[in-house]
Amino acid sequence: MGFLLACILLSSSVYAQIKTDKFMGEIVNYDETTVPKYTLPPLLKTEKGEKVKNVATWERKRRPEILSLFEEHIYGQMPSKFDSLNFKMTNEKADAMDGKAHLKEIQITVWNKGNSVSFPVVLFIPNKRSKPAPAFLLINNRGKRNTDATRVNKSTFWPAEMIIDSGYAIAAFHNADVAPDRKETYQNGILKQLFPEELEKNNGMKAIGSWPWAASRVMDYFLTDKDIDAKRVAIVGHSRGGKTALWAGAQDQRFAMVFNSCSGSTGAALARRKYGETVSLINKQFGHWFNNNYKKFSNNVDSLPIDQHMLIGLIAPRPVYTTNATQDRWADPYGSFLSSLNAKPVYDLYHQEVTLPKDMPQINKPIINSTIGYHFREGAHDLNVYDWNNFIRFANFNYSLRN
Ligand code: GTR
Repeated sequence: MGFLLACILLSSSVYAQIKTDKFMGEIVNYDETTVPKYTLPPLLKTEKGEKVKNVATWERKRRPEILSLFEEHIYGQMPSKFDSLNFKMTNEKADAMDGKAHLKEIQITVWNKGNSVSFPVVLFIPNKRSKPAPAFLLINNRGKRNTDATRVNKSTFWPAEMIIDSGYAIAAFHNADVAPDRKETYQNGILKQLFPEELEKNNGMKAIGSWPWAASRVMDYFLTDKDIDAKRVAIVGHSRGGKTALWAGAQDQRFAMVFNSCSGSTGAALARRKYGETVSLINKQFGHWFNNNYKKFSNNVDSLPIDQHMLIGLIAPRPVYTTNATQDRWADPYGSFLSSLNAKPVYDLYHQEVTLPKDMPQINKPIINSTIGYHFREGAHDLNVYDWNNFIRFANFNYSLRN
């Protein structure tokens, strides 16, 4: 046991010292001193050069500009229309989790131009409550066992019992049910069935356009469920799911809060820092996540008219929380923190209090009492009980301010 611990400690300290690595024929930088000098694109200046000094100019001019830049260059356009949708309760148990939760399994079916796609959602609602429950919705990008409705399998990735005990409802859908997470097959879901025209366009959405689209359909469902407080639904995702949660929150302002865990490149991390996973590497390895246009920036990141702080800015004034882990330098923790900090000017327009420090917070010292929250956890690339516990604290804090 002692030997094992020593090995782990040794390997993590060796790991922390590695300054460069090689992956897919590219040098991966892990050295803060060789991060290039960069200038972030202006958050609060319109394309015509007008300074954004108030919420009205932000909402009418700059916000729509930034949103369409992200659609055009990275995530793709998300179709806003379809013919119809339907919710079917496939299973219900009022005394799940030894009586403390009401389980609902819902099948969402969406039709467009004669074709349809269905996907399941699992939802537990606390029984101990006096009003509709606020909810967390996880985009599950791991195995379905993690979000097991029977609770035979329990997982720290989705600690449903713990969330129920804290008074929140907890829901999940599986990303691959709407767009498989493989470059060969990602089309075999909503893209081929409902929106085939997206596959023809250079700015058409791919997998990380499709998954938030599904999150919005779950939001459509929440609006019909009187047990859920649809004004208090937080979207949660880890890693590729974290990128998805940010884009879902940016697009769909019905999500009251956004939690992204280790979202890294093209999630919370600033692209221009070229630290850990770069735009070039993510396009090489996961070309099926982002639109075709994004590939043009693989070796030309500085010409992108946006960077990821602007994605967080799109979520304002709603609370957003980002996490990183010490062993996950691939996701550029400092670049993710900087992105959060650089989104603050938009929150300032709304007079939202952001209490992030000027420099990287210490390990395991979460910033909770703030509209933009952040923590840098000890450990590996993961979403775990420590993270969820802080999500609950952050949600409690921010909802209490909005009472
Ligand atoms: C990695 C990828 C990251 C992150 C991660 C995950 O391999 O490079 O961008 O998304 O996968 O989703 O677990």
